[in-house]
Amino acid sequence: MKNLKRADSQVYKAAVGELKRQQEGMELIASENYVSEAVLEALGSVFTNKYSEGYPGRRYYGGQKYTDTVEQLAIDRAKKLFGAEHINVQPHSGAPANIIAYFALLKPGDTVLGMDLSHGGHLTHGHPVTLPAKIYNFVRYKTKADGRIDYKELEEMAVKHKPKLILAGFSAYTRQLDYKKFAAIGKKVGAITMFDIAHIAGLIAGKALPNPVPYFDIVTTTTHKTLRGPRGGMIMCKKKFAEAIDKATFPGFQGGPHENNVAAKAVAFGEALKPSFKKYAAQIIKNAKVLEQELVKHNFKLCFGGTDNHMVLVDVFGSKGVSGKEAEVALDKVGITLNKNMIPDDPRSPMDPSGIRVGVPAVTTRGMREKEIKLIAKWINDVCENHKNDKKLKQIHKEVIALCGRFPVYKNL
Ligand code: DSN
Repeated sequence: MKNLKRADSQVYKAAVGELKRQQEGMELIASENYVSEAVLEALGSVFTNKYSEGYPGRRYYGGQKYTDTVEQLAIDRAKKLFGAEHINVQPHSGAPANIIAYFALLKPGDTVLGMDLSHGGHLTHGHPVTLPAKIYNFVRYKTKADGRIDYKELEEMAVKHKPKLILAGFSAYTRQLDYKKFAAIGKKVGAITMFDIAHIAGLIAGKALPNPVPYFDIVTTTTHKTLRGPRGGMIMCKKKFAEAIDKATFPGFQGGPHENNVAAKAVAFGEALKPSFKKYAAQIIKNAKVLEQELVKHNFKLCFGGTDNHMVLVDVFGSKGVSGKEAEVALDKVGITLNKNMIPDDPRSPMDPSGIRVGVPAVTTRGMREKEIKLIAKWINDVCENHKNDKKLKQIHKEVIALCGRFPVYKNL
């Protein structure tokens, strides 16, 4: 960052501080990861200077030889990863990807069945504060006491509400969905089916979870979570929706794509096609299972009864009498970063809920395995049980920094 250092000492200082935070801290936010240095270079490349409205081979500005190259590479590589019939790699992120899909498929007032936020769904799946909820009629389904979706009940809801779109996907749900059942319900009521795979895209690309692309009409995702690419979005669909999705992306919702981002997506997808990414995805699942088992040993209550993916949702208030916010703040003090989270039908407020969400993709990228995960679970327990004991927290912080030092990231930056 020598140029930045010379030109802008304030931003430089903040960037150095953030780098150190990422190097010395234990990143357990389920939606975060460490991109490779190659992805960082593509993000910071001269593609950021280029306007390229349109699609490869049919743009509205000249000078597209190299933007066409990287965008086509991103599309082709994503197709190899997910086997989708059509892919649009231009959405700026996950929320835009979902809004674009709604815009492509629905008319104002149309009904959508989506998962409730406190049961693990996402804001853009119909939470009343969001723009889509002002335009479309969202009906939200929930999980049952055993942590599973009751597909019979979902079918009954679909028959009753006649949705135009049935939406699967989540940002805090930890169980595997039954893709075939979603597809069958969609077929029965004549609804389009869509799956927002943002959280688990890398697990699917790495073949650690089954691929939903054959079963759903539309699959949206971010590219920066388990998929370990740059902050961005992507929409996959069946050929019959291709034109509608492309038109809704540009000119419908977005202007010029961020081609530096698209180039970084291409690099990340190339990395995900390598055999080492399969090992990475499998290790995430193993690490999350160990985390689940260890937290249970420490008497934490886990929502949904455990995990099948990369994260756990922990009822810290119900288990240890510490609120999600108190746990997040205390863990921050020891260099462990995660987020407070609502649990199903949480009686507490979103800013101080009952739960925390804990994910392992970033620590797995650092090379941490079962042994380290056991230590992390112990620290989470120690911090929750001693959240007001500054001396104890300081001691744990030293241990966290020491462990992170043994699993370095960004050594060459
Ligand atoms: N903010 C993302 C997450 O943390 O899951 C979802 O948009």
